[in-house]
Amino acid sequence: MSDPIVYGFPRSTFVNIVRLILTHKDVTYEFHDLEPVMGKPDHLALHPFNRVPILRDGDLTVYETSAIATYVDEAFGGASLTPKDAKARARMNQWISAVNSYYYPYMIYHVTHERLVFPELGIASDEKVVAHALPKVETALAVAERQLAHGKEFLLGDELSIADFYLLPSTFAFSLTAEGQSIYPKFPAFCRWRERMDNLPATQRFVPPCSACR
Ligand SMILES: N[C@@H](CCC(=O)N[C@@H](CS)C(=O)NCC(=O)O)C(=O)O
Repeated sequence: MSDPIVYGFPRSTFVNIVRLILTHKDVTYEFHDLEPVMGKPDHLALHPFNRVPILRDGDLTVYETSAIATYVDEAFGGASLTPKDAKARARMNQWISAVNSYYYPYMIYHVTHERLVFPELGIASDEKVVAHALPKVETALAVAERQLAHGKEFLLGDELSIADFYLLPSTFAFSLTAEGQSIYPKFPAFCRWRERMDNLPATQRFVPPCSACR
């Protein structure tokens, strides 16, 4: 069977969750850049909600990062990123949902886009959007800090899971903002987790197509 295909654009946080998990699982995949056709019929045929990523594997075409991540973990060999224990799985899914609902929206959609993406396009940052998001980011980081305190290596404790790869790309993109650089040192256990994640073989092997991609 041919290699799976990830459709997306290189700087996408959600796309990079999928690419990190595929790399961790040692799955060879093709990457198709949709940037030139975003919102056009070719893209909408793959993702009717006009987003990325999309995964194609044989006769399966699937969108929504959590669906792709859990499919990849189940369908391909290699070290599992899903705990066998139902309670630990509930925690993992709680993290996935928290990234979708709180970490990504406030860190990326409200701050990184305003500070880095819009200025690149000649659009001024909306200070009100940033000011509204920053306390929410601090709350989110305090939650991660509490979870990772007391020497816990990963979000679920000792076990690396989809939750860790789900959170990592948002924290990388936010680290590129001045706000990220000033807020992160307040959360030392979280910073140690980022360092640990950055040193994993999968993260080291994952070569983003540009420096701002994960
Ligand atoms: N619920 C979607 C969200 C995906 C998403 O928001 N992707 C962003 C890139 S990181 C996107 O497609 N943005 C394009 C846009 O908003 O026009 C998922 O989990 O995959």
